[in-house]
Amino acid sequence: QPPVRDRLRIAIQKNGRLSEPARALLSSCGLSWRESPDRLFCYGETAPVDLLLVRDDDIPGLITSGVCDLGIVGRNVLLEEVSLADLEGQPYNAKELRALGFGGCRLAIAVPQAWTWTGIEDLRGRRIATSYPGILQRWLDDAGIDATTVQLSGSVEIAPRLGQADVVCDLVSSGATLAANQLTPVMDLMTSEAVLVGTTQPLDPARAALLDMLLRRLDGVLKIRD
Ligand code: PRT
Ligand code: ZN
Repeated sequence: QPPVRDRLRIAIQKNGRLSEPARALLSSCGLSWRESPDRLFCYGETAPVDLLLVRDDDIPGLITSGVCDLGIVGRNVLLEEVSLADLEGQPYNAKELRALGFGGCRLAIAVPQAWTWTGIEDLRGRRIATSYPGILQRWLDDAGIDATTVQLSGSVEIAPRLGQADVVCDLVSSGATLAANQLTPVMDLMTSEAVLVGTTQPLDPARAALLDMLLRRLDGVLKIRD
């Protein structure tokens, strides 16, 4: 049982693509913070809403464990955790509350430019390099395709050139990285953007009221941005 807190705690990325826009969005909701010297924790000044600055991969777990109430993370990162839980037959107690309109990208299958792509059946028996084994496995299962997943934590797009895999399943935004590696995207598994993640468990009344306040302000800001 997590200790009772009367302040809301939001996990955001410390250094990365989503750090700046996530903070800017929360600032535009009227929040401001005093930073700790180690830049890991930001204490809310205008409202009892604190920030924890972490690796994006740690954000879903911080919410499911109750350490944080909310997080801002790519939908791809959340869906990977949901998919892994699902493959294990386990429920998952965090969910997307709002799409935030930045950090847009897609998770796509990309094949060597020399291939003639005819469809998903072409993946049968192939080795697919990815950092998203859960999303990929569920997608392959849905399509009834047997393939081998090669799990890599980075530099997925060079795997085919190294002979580690035949194709990749990776995030794409401009497509320049794929092109530089003589790969071409052929199918999307999902489209992603930054999302606000929250627990599916009920919050105590103090934090529930803070969450309501934050969502109201956020919806106002997102509406203007639209
Ligand atoms: O250190 P930490 O673990 O917190 O950060 P990270 O390195 O895991 O994440 P980061 O900051 O790179 O990305 C955070 C989130 O931004 C991702 O989870 C996505 O939701 C989102 N995002 C948006 C992207 C991209 N666009 C993107 N282009 N994440 C990664 N990329 C990669 C892509 O895979 C490719 O290799 O950037 C490269 C360049 O992309 P192109 O297509 O523009 O060439
Ligand atoms: Zn990460």
